[in-house]
Amino acid sequence: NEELLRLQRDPNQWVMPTGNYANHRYSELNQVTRDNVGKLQASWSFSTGVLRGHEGGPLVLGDVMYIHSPFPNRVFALDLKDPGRIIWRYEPTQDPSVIAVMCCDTVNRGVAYGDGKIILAQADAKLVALDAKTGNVAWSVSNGDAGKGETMTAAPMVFGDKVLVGISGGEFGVRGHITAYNLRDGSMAWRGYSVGPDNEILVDPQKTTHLGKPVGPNSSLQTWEGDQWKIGGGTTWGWFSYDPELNLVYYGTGNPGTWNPVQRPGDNRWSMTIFARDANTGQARWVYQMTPHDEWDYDGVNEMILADITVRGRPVKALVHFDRNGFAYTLNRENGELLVAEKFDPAVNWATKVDMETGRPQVVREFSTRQGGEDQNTQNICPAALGTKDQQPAAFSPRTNMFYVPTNHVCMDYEPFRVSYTAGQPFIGATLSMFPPKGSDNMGNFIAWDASAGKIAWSKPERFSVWSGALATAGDVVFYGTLDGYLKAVDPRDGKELFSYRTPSGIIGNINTYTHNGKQYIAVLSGVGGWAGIGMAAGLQGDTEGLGAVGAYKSLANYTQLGGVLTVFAL
Ligand code: PQQ
Repeated sequence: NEELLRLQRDPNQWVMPTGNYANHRYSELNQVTRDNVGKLQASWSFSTGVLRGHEGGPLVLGDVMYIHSPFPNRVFALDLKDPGRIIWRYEPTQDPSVIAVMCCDTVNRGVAYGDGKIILAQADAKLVALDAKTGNVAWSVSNGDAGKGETMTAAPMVFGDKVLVGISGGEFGVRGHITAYNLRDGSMAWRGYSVGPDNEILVDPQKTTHLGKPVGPNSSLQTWEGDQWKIGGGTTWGWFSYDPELNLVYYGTGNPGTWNPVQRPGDNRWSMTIFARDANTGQARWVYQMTPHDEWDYDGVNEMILADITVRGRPVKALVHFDRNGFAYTLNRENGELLVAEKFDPAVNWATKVDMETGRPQVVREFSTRQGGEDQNTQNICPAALGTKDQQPAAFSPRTNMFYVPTNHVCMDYEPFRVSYTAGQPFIGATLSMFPPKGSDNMGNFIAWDASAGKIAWSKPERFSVWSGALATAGDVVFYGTLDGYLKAVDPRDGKELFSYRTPSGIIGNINTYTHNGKQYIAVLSGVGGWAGIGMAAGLQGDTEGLGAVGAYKSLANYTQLGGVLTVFAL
């Protein structure tokens, strides 16, 4: 998409949720600097009128800002010339029963722009294209059946003449897939499943590789017992990236269903896997499974950051990925070669290391949740199911060659139990509780990561997990938000705090920046929720409710309250 390629190079606008195709979340704007960021002030704000968790952030195209909300998935086009004036609004009619089948709050990670349209992935799995000028529906298609627990939370990505979307529902036995629709009319171009027969996962036994070797026939089917793959998960609710030169799209797949590993023997390929697919056909070029036979719910969906960096003295077209399982991976994105895999939180204990030949994590027996069989509680596993990092996207600054990563610092007890599948009902099969690592009182860190060496450069503790997406800028400032509601700016050299401002609610949105009339603005969506904030968002009390997250984050209610507000800052 030539228009999007051109627009994303213009730092005055913010045209896709990830900042650019490479997922850098970096801006060339430099009016706000390390020296003056302390003088930022709130300039204007806008309420979405919705209470639950607000992820993602606004798009800015020329004089218009597009902002979305969680369920019921309102979309507003706002006039930047008269800040906050609503040019048009769209609110779909959706059956509220979908709320009950969304695992981790009713979040939505943003709308996409392309071909004069704003593309919205609704909770009820409907994909809608709105005319960017009027908000009128240009087309709409169904990407799944909410009655079976198929929902959508991920931001679509536009590339070429297509838009790519994923599907959620790993906790409901949904079989994951990604689908490219033609932007013009919403017709389907291709669909690739995560698990199942070769022709449905778009894998070529000879040409698709795993760590340099052909995957061979039935690479997924062989790793499941019977037809368990049909309810096998591997959903695709995270971020997408795209390399226009290689013409490959990259993303990761989620957990295998159920969370009870005893019930599904085998490696459960290709759940927990990084996919590189040909953008035109969907055919998989290479795959890499990070957590074979998952026993901890370490979904592999976190963003793939495409960065050209030097690894062991060699320049590489790298893909850098901070996985839920606590390892940060650097791969060659051309061929899927594994270059670096190191822990990005020293608390990670479920595996000692990743074997660089086989790519397999070396699991510590004590922390394997299947060792004791069903109904046995395995304790003090780090990280917790929500991972050392969840959906909150990191930023990459080409000025420092460093990655700035919002992280979780949380451990868990995990008890698997037998569960049977009923369409549209939870297919979870484990009871969890979560808590900070022994001896820590912080549940999060914001870190700088050197992806060449596989080392933490600096780490700044936070009381709660950092559930917001980061932003790095050419003004040598890095921004992130906290669950207790602060927008913070730090020095990329050492993490020193340069600015903080308490927004109306906890931040799980992603920071971005743009200019209007030549002036730089910083925008952030607050509105606590998401998995970490599910206790508040859904009004849950029991410690093991909200898939185990409620107990750990209980004290969040002493710091913040619900409510979706966009706050825009300027000097
Ligand atoms: N969503 C969040 C969030 O927005 O805070 C966190 C999570 C999800 C998870 O940790 C999940 O494992 C998860 N899993 C699925 C799935 O397996 O389909 C979907 C989602 C989602 O769509 O939000 C989450």
